[in-house]
Amino acid sequence: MKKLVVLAAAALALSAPIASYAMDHGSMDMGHGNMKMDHDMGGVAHEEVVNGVKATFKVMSMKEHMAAMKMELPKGMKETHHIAVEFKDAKTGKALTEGEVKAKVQGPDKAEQTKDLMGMQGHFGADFDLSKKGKYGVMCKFKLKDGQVRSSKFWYTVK
Ligand SMILES: [Cu+2]
Repeated sequence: MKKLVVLAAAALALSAPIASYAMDHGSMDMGHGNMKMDHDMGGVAHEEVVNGVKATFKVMSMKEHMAAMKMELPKGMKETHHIAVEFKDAKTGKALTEGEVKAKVQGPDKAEQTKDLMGMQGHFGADFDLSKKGKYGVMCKFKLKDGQVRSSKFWYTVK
């Protein structure tokens, strides 16, 4: 009988992390649903048409981003800003949501961060550490459904 109780406790301990993991995923999806609204509110940092594709970049603080997603800012997170980009066919205005997107950010101290921007609802985004004041160079390379590699660059100033 004692053995059975121990076993049951062990099984419970094992299943707990899995359950919370699944829950995290659920709330993450919810977050994505809210993100479009959030990004529409954020200021446009750069907009450019590259070979028929209109790229719209938005930069917002993680604080703004998490608040809009109704999530708490995780403690000890070194990323301070969220960079998002939306692609549209320049002729038709149709959203282009499939592809591979990479961004390289060079800080005022010349330190570089390179990340893949994750596809979310209608846009691509990733978090970066823009904690130093000054000018950041953002270079973005993207390969959308047509297979063509395009790129766009802009400066973002942290005051
Ligand atoms: Cu996003």
